[in-house]
Amino acid sequence: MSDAKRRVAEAAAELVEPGMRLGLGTGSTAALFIEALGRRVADGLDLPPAAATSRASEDAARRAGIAIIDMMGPDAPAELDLAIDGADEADPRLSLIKGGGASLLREKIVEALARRFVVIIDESKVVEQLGAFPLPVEIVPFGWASTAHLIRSRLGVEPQLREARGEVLKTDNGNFILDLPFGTIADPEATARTLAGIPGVVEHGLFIGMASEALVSDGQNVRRLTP
Ligand code: ABF
Repeated sequence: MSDAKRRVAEAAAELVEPGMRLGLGTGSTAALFIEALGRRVADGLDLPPAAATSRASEDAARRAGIAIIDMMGPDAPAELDLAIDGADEADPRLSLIKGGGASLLREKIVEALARRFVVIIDESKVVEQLGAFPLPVEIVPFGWASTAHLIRSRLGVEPQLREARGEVLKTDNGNFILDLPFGTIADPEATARTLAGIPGVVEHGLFIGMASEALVSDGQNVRRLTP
């Protein structure tokens, strides 16, 4: 699927116009977008500093010659023109599951600012119903097992604490990730509301009503989906 990722990444880089305030996503597809955008910047495209959705994307942007906003400071923006990011699943309404790369919190903060949010995915991520991909949920470390109990009792799913290289994974924000293997999510809005109401949950990976469009590739062509 690397051809597909490259094609949507390059198509997305063509959407960028001089002066646009951008949100830069995270993950392998977004990384290809950042590289493609960097080539345009090297060719003279003039951009103000962009908002990155992870430390990895900040580093990738700097390597590509793209200036970055200090999102920890008082000058973090109230609005962006365009955000571009990958996803783990997208349904026909362009409700998304995101967070497989553990950056869902920063992604949601940045992408909520964007007047236009374009998702870049390969065909394998287009689904009729969300949920085959385990839903990532970012939680605070304090009481993480209690938070997992509450999720289990309120949603009937067995949360898995995410590990990497034999240790509990910590996000860029110092939090943990629980992955929720639903299989199918019959009512994403209700699931999102339930998760948002559980103490200890910082953010969940359901992005509902946020994507303006998706660019989808099978490796040959790029098609555009709208909600
Ligand atoms: C980010 O990267 C995430 O929200 C999603 O989990 C992941 C998709 O990764 P990739 O483009 O590498 O498949 O957008």
